Amino acid sequence: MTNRKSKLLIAIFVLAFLVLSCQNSGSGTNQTQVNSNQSPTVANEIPDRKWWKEAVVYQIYPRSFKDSDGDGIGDLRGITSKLDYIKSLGIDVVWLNPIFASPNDDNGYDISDYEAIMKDFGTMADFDEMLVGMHKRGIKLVLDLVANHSSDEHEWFNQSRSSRGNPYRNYYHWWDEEKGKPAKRWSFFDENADAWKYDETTKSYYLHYFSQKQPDLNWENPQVREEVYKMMRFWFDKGIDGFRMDVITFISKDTRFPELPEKYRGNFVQYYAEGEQRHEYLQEMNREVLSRYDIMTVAEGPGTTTENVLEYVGEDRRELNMSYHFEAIDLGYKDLSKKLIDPNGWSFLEFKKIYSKWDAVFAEKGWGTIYLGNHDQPRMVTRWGNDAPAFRELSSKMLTTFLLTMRSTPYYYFGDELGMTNIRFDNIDDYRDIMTINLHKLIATEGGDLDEFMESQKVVGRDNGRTPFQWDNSPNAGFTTGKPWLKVNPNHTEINAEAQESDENSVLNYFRKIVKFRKENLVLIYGKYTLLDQDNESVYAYTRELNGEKFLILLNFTEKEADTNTGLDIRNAKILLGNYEKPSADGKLKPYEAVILEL
Ligand code: TEU
Repeated sequence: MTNRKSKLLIAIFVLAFLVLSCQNSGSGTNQTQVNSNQSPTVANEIPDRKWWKEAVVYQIYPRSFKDSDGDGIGDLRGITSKLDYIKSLGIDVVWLNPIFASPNDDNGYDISDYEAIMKDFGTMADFDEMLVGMHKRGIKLVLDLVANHSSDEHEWFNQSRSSRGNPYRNYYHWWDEEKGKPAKRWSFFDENADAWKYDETTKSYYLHYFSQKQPDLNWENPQVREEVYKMMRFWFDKGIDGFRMDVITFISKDTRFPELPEKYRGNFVQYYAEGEQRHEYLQEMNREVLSRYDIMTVAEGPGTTTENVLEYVGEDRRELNMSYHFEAIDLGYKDLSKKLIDPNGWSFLEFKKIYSKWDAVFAEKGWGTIYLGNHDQPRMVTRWGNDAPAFRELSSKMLTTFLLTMRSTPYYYFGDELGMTNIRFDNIDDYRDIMTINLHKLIATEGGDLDEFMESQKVVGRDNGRTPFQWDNSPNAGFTTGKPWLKVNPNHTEINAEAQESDENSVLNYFRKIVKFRKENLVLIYGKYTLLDQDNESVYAYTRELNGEKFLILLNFTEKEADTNTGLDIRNAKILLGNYEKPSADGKLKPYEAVILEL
């Protein structure tokens, strides 16, 4: 063989090898490109690296991000117009709440056509343009899969309710009236808390765990599952990079609908999350769809516990990649089903214990998530920090430091990078959220304490996290030229992106800095987590360790100075980052101080 020929052959081999090693070999086994600004030795010694483990996810509530056409509702073109801003944050993945056709009983969580775009949000062409714009910038897109239920305006349900003999009858859960009243099922959003709704046409009840306009799909019917998989393939073939799966833990049901077994009385969420076939369906979904694409999946996991979460996300299970739990976010409730809260009714020691316990679950297998805010939660700084003027910025940065230094994929909610706060409506008419509106009706009917409910809503009402993004100090915060669908927080005159852009020490620029810092330090992603000084009532202290590197993170969760007692010698430690101009080097922390040290 001539020299030229052999060179050519080698080149072909190398090329073929590269092509093959870049191809997907299915979820759970693929090795796609991961960020590696780290030294190659460190990077090479980490087993099982995955892009979604190293990603920072930025969640956008599309209704409230940016309105491009003046109808007061955020839309896809609005998002596209802000892609450079999104890119500037340094995040890797955008998770969008549902953008599919919907009558908006629950802001898109009631889908009437899974393969069409909601009119308020634009068209499929707008979607395609947005996706191209994201991918061009290296941003991945995760959509919301809402398949436990559809809208009652979905064609399947129109058919299903039209007659008992309709071929779609079995797409939903029906209980014929001659069988008597069905056993009680509790609804999250119904004004009578009743998950069975009587339908005159066929003289039967249908099941709806959420609102009356969100009938539960019957996953026990294989045709339903095939429809869902087909729809998922449609979006994956369009190029999306994953799904966040709405209440996916609730999909399997005992269709005999017995009385709630004794052990679940008072905890119906747990019952809903323990349907017998749930893992069978998720494994089937993985086989049929997920394993065929290089994508990420995350379960919304109400009812998951540290004991059972690995059944969903353990690699050997071939189900999902990640799940998010409610154990910490639900601290402080006096009555969760009525959303009654005591804002100070949670213990900081418990908070630290919960996060430590969840970290331990994933020490060997699986992978965790972390979040302090989303579209179902109030603003992070109001709930977990302190939004008084003196502490708002500091505590926002401190909480951001927490989220970005734990060993789980952070899900960061849009607006938290500005330190946006709860709006605290006084009047029920200001709320748009079906959950708040219908709980108000329920409590009124039951003769409960409405004042207490309204006070609780100021703390935990979902609309607090849904007010429009604060771009600038103009009327409506630069969100829309029309009338916003939900009031803009009046504090946008001070808290807004434009003002923070030019301020080097803003919450926004701190977020950018720490996102970059996390991505440059694999120890923050993969390093072992150890809780220190666990009985400290003010400070969250932990180390992260990887291949000889050791970082110490100290977070003061109070408005008073606080001491730490980690037992570590930090005299020679190097200060890497902090939220004060002069970070403390001696373990004595200023109010809401966050500091990262290298030992
Ligand atoms: O949320 C499900 C939901 O209501 C959770 O809050 C959970 O069941 C409860 O907190 C358990 O403690 C999802 C979406 O995120 C939400 O926006 C939708 O309204 C809901 O599903 C219905 O689709």
